[in-house]
Amino acid sequence: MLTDQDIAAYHRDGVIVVPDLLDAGTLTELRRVVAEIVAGAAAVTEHNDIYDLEPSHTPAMPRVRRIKAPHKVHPLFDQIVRGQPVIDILTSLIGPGLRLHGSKLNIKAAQYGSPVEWHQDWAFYPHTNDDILAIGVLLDDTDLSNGPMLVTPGTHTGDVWNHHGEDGRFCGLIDPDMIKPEIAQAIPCMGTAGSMSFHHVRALHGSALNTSNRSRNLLLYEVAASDAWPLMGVKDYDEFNSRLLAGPPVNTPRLTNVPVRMPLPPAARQGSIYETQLGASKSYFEKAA
Ligand SMILES: O=C(O)CCC(=O)C(=O)O
Repeated sequence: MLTDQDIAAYHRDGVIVVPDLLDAGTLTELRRVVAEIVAGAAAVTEHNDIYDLEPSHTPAMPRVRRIKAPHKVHPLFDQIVRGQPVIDILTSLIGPGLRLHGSKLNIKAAQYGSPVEWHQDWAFYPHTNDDILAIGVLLDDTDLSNGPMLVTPGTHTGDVWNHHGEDGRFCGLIDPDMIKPEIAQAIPCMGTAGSMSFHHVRALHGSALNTSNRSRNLLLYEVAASDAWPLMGVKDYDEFNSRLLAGPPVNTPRLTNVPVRMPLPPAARQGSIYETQLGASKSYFEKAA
């Protein structure tokens, strides 16, 4: 459970890291499942519904950048987000009703794992209210050397920055020249494997190339209060409700006074944040050779 100080820190900063939430057995099993899924990329030559691939991927030398929706690929991922320790924390931050918006596993392999440019998740999936966060489960010990996620405290109550490119289309990143002071104040989400970060949907964040000789795998779950409804709409109400983690279905969305920019017109390149961000002419982080 979180302390009152943890809850206050989340509301003040828009980000907290809770140490050692996963037990050693679950972590070992999780790593085994991830290795098995990654090995499956040897049969793949292009991005598909499961894999987002590094630019240098070949079937002979599989390089996976992201497993796109791990909760749809293996039941263990669903079990973790529905486990009591996680539900208790989510309930104290944005509960009681909770719905999984999505999941993804960003694989930053040693030496070349790709950066993610500065953005706010809110720009990708605005809702009727912003009681929404992302959980980042550290699958590796994470420190400054292997590309931790960087989050700027306090940005969750401020602007919603423009995430559109020069062509007027959504490109999923903010012009780094517009956010120099905020970038300078970012803090790394670090800890031992099994720790979890919780960051607000409007918090500014990004992360650098992994130039170390250790991997940095980060399992992300996006979770919304069940009365936060996606402004891009609900295509399948049963599927939407199948993602409830706590509480009954809600068809009376709660509307609050939140700033919104729609991710429209849609990105020229779809499929993952890495592809979407290629639509921008400027970037901040160094890329792999
Ligand atoms: O992998 C990371 O460190 C950043 C994750 C992120 O911001 C994203 O995938 O939206």
